[in-house]
Amino acid sequence: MDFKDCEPALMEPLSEERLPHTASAAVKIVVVGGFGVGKTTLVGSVSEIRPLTTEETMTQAGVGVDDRAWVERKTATTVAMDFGRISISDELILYLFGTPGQQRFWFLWNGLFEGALGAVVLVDTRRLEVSFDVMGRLEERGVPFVVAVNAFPGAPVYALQELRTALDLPKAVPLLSCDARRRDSSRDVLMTLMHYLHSLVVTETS
Ligand SMILES: Nc1nc2c(ncn2[C@@H]2O[C@H](COP(=O)(O)OP(=O)(O)OP(=O)(O)O)[C@@H](O)[C@H]2O)c(=O)[nH]1
Ligand SMILES: [Mg+2]
Repeated sequence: MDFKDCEPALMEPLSEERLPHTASAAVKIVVVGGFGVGKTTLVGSVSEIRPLTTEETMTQAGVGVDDRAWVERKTATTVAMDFGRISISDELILYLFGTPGQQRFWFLWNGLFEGALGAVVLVDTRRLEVSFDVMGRLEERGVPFVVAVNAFPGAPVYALQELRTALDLPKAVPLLSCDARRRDSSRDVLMTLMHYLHSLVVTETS
């Protein structure tokens, strides 16, 4: 079989995959949080390329292992990672990596965190405790992060100051609400992270 004819078709990137010629900086951002807090949803809503997801159908094997009490309508879960991309400006491109939320996949985080400049921690107010481990791991690795509270229907609504106290979050760490299903809201979260990362660099160098 002659493969020559199909090569150009395989090599040709989709128009959505092309980067502008002006792009000069690419930054890796990880999106983390407990099981079912909306990581795949956030990466998907904000990505300008068709996001890569590694979702698998949840089966009976997960019963009693995964805490499905709060996400009973959830039928799929991320088993490796989500991947998306967003251009912040003509020069700056963010590559987004969503991690799996279930503890049995946490060993994958090591690779996913490699080279990450910052992180978004997604939080569900019905299950704040699942975020403690996540934030602890980011602190250990020295990865700066912002915390975004993803609003689910029926979830308790707390003042951000109350949540900051409950999460034992230093004043400097940005905390905001979001709706991961909405592109503008997810973009706001990423812009908040970028401003925060910028402020850290300015503080370090001044
Ligand atoms: N109401 C509401 N539902 C949301 C929001 N974000 C996500 N969801 C829903 O919550 C469910 C879980 O979202 P996912 O994006 O799969 O969560 P995840 O964190 O990637 O889950 P794992 O990969 O299994 O850890 C899905 O059914 C979403 O449609 C939100 O902001 N509001
Ligand atoms: Mg997911």
